[in-house]
Amino acid sequence: MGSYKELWEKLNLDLDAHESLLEVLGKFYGDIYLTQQGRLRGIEYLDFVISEIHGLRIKELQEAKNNGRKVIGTFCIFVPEELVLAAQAIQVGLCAGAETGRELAEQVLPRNTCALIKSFVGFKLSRLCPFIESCDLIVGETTCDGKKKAYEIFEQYVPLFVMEVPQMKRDADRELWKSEIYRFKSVLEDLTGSWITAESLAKGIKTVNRRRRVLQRLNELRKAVPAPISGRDALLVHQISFYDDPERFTNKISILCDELEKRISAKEGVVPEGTPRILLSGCPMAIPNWKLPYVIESSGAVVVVEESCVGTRNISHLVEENGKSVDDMIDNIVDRYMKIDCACFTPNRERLNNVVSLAKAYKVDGVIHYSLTFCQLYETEAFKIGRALEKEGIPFLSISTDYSMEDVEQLKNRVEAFVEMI
Ligand code: BJ8
Repeated sequence: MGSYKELWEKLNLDLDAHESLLEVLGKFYGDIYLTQQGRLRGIEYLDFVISEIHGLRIKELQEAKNNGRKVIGTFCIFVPEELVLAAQAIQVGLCAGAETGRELAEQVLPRNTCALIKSFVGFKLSRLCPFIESCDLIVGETTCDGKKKAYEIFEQYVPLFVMEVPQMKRDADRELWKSEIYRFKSVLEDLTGSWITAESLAKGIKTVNRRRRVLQRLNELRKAVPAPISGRDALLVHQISFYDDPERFTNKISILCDELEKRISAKEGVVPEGTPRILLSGCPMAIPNWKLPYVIESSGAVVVVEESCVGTRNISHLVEENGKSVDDMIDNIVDRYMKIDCACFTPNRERLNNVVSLAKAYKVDGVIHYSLTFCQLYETEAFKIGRALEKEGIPFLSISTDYSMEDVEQLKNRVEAFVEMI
């Protein structure tokens, strides 16, 4: 990575610890990603983005800030980026996918908190994330108790705004969510000094929809047999979508999809035909949480789709583009976000149906359900997902893990046994 020392110093990062973090990350990426065979040429873009993970994009954010734009950080796909863009701000999904800072996080949070929450608190307390330090506002949500209560602590360290996400999908819940979106709109307008107009909101909706469409296209192409791209690389595309510039990202991934189409027409795959195909379902996998996909793909299988917020849950639905006024458009945004089938909802029949239909559409040989340990929502819902798949005769394995590497061998044994059985 180029020299960004001055930039990191300005952001008050712990420079020594940060350097070690980048070293570890570089090695981890090299082992998990660069050892793969048959990668597409377009993947070079992803390698470049990762090699500059705390460099170029941070520099871009700082330049945008110098030009008066604000940066908004998020941890959940419920935060409507359409509004953020309409207020001339930039949204970045904050990663929260590494164990870094866990000890510090455990000084303020219970140990039995999921790794994702510990990660974002740990990154802040250990001064290791230039994205968090670049944010003018971080948006939290009340999706699960762990996050909800952690935000009460987190707000002592960062400028925070929390949106209330309903837990059911009745008319009254839709109204609640709509009022939260209007509240978010006012907060954004106050922060940025930019009025959200019909024109700016229509543009924001189009930009985010375009990015969703290119990711939908990528996922459609992954239905091909043999699998034309590894699960690891496809996951990386989804992960990078959360923080790269949306227009640039959409263009780059569109080129990658063109390349994939050629590979599919030539009947080429990244793995031989007959390689067991896996649907990975469950909690979001934020950068650099590549452990399970790596374990699966080094056990003789290939991940062909992720039923996750870093995957289909984030892209399945578009915002209707027929709104004329700001109010119409907000109604369309409300409708789109209320379709998200996060396990925070009860009942959550949609998710069971979605997992079964994805399993069929991607012709998978088995489903691996992944929950972060202590995530009550997904750990509990795994039971019903298993039942729904069992009824359809689709093999299912449920795994609960965190970001540590201690259980890799044990996971490998379980996954290998599963892959052999399917
Ligand atoms: S829409 S999945 S991104 S809430 S893993 S912190 S749920 S205890 S991340 Fe999520 Fe939004 Fe839902 Fe998606 Fe809590 Fe579970 Fe931890 Fe979680």
